Amino acid sequence: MTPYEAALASADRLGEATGCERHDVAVVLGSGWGPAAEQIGEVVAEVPLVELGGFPAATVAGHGSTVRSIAAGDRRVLAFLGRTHLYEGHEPHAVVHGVRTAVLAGCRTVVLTNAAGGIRPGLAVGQAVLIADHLNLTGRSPLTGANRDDLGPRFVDLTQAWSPRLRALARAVDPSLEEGVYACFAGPQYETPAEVRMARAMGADLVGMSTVLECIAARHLGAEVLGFSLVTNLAAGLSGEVLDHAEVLAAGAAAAERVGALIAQVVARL
Ligand code: 8IG
Repeated sequence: MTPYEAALASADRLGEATGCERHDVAVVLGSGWGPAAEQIGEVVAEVPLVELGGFPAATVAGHGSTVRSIAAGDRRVLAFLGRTHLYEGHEPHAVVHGVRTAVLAGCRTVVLTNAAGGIRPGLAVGQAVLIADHLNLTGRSPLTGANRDDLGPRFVDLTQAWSPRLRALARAVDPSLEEGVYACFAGPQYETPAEVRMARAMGADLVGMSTVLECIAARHLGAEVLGFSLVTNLAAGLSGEVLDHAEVLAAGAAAAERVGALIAQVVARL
């Protein structure tokens, strides 16, 4: 089975498991974003990802392994609680399997969230930042290998990878939202201070280990993508403190609810 066939099969199973053949919006909730799910709408079904096929078991603390089908007004939202990362040893096709499944299940809008290190001066821990563009520093792509020309093009244009229309919608809900460029490293180690300076020189405002391959896969299938980074630490060498995963999760939990409500308002205005 190719990754595209696997995602089509998972989309079918998702329809059966949720009793809903088509969903409209996918939301991927990263590290510490669990509380945001409660804000989106009425939970209609919750399905363990392993039941859908194609998903590896989650390994990192703070990452769940279910997808919720949520009724939000007249929209049906798929909220993934947890995601798959390259640093767990998975291939790009596994990292983007959830997003592909969601888009093939009907989602024309994909909202990606993550926790990130802040690089740009002025960004504060606990601040949510709209992703305006990205740097793929992983050296990997989810589009390598045989393409399904009926599903998406061989060569994908990423000029508007992060939808200007959706960003404008988000800023209409919260005019105080700042935008930034998200740089994705493969991890799992955090950067050295020299690598953070390199990313800054390349134009990065935020640094993390997720989201970018999912954006590429969603754009390939023609979905519109919106993204939020929650700054949960300042990148290495910027605060004079060492980075600690527990601290990262605590900071994320505090702000997740606020940003969850913001996502709900954006979904209502799509
Ligand atoms: I949260 O400082 C979080 N994720 N690469 N660097 C990278 N990923 C992160 C960081 C960070 N903080």
